[in-house]
Amino acid sequence: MKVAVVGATGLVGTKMLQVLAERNFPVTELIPVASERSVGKEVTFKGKNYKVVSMEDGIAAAPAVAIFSAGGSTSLEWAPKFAAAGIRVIDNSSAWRMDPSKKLVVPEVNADVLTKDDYIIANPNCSTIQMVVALQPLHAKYRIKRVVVSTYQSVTGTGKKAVDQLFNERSGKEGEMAYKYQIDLNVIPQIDVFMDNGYTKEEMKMVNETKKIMKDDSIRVTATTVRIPVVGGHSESVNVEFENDFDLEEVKALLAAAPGIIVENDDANQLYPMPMNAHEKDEVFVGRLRRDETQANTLNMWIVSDNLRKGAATNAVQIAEYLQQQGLL
Ligand code: A2P
Ligand code: 11C
Repeated sequence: MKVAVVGATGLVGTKMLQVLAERNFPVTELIPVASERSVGKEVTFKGKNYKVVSMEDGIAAAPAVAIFSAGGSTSLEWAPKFAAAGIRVIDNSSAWRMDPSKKLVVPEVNADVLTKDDYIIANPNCSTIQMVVALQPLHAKYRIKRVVVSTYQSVTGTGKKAVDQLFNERSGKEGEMAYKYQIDLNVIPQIDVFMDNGYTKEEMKMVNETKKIMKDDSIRVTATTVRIPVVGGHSESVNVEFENDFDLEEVKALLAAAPGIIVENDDANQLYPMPMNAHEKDEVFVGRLRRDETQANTLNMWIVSDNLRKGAATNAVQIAEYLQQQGLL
């Protein structure tokens, strides 16, 4: 199958190439696409070099699927052109996520919403993906009423410039700033821009995307999203209030049996998820499971995942795998 990766020179695009290769997605021809600046440059896929082409040439190559991670405005302009040419687009930007006519998909949670008519499919925000993977099996059993989440997010979520800022600061080098403030030895309680209600865009993505993916507008979510000087993945402290009471051992069993989740919850051995261990893994890691003793039917949990993998590239490739299994590619 011909597969285009749009944004193939970026941090997420590079990870997409890696994940497509690792998961042995049946790529017969890779079409790496990026901006005019990169046309003619080479990217490596499964040991072979491929030349980057322009958007127009990407469409002309007629791939069955194009996985986009080239930013929202590129996607707004180009995804409809790919779709009009009969190419299925899986888009990692925020451009289409809340469009009622587009599906927002985490395969473990809601792959069933996809139909043959979906030509632009949205990949959710990284911090939302890892949270809904862990919430879904619990929602199915106990019904979630309210979620209070605080995040500890990797600089890789911002892109290469932010990773460079962190390591430049660490080694005392001058360089471009991705953030307004120093990130090394610091914590920045702002991800993305502020909205009129005092929340940031990242926080409102977690609120709105969660309801759409979990198909339940009654779930109340409130979020504080925070950048920390870490590279391996995003961590989240999540407090969940259910309609029904739960048994903690059953919670652990439900999570352990759910697809895409690894439970790391062993206090005696100080075992809990950490971004250092989640790095380069495709799963969502869950631990620190304990009852909130201040309120009925309420659980505290800690959720960690590699934001460039399950939070972006892996989720997008899993959507492509699902489409292929359904005979839609
Ligand atoms: P390029 O490397 O040519 O700028 P990141 O999120 O790491 O910044 O990467 C963004 C990706 O999106 C890169 O591959 C970048 O290509 C690509 N990109 C950015 N703007 C455009 C555009 N207008 N058309 C096509 N690709 C774009
Ligand atoms: C971050 N979550 O960590 C952001 C990056 O909507 O896909 C991804 C933004 C998005 O900074």
